[in-house]
Amino acid sequence: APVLALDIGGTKTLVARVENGVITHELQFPTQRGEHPDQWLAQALAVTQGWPGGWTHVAAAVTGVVGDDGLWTAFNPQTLDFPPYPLVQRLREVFGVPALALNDAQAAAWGEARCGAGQGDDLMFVTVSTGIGAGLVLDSRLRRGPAGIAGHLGQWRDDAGHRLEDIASGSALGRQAVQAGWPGGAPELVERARHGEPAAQALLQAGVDALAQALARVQLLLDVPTLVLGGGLGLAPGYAPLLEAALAQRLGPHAPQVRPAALGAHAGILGAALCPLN
Ligand code: BMX
Repeated sequence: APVLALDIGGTKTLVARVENGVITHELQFPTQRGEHPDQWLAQALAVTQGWPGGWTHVAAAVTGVVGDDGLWTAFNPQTLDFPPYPLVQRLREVFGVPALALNDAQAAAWGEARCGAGQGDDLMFVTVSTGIGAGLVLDSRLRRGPAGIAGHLGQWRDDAGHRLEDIASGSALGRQAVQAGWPGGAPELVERARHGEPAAQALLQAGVDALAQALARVQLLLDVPTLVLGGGLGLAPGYAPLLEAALAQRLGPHAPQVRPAALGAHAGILGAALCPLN
């Protein structure tokens, strides 16, 4: 029987019908910033009206923190701003079936571990997108944490008090690109860097270095051999090799192997769909 899966990110929302781990229907729309979560759920419900239903349950991967109690909160309102929201309860009410919800990067880690780029029992998934998020699968178990915050390394601050994701995420590099006079934002920055433009390479490298610094510390703490990379910037051509080099520089032979998300932009939605309903 099919699962209705949602992935609500800081930039876009993905809705899919997943049957036996396979996406049979899917639709994407921009996450309307400034709207209330009730409206995001209403829009998701509306786009699925024509789909064959009979849902066993609804599974949501979302940017932000989902605690054990099903309450959804934003860590960084710059990534997405909304009031604390009883997500699991509202999903149940809106879709009329049982519901589960978890953080998007945690969901993606589970998806990649179960049917993506995972190798063995341990894996770290890192998304470099609107924000920077991460998820950990350790000894074949997803680490969510009782408060739901496990993996939130985008919230780490440097000595000047800047959050990692405000410096190194896709949207952060996009802002820096616009300031540098490249209106195409992060995609234009990546393109210019690939063509060897020194100013673009320097901006991109600074973001990569900030992330590698954080990831090197995680590696020394947890010793995770596989790092799966996702997100709009994380999956951009040329980004993974830069991160791999920056990690090798810091960790030598102990650097994790960097792989692009095998499930691509579907990692979160499939991971959520594959999560057991309690
Ligand atoms: C932020 C945080 C994380 C999320 C990450 C990536 C919020 C709203 N989100 O660090 O929970 O996993 O961004 O999110 O505080 P994305 O929207 O970039 O996919």
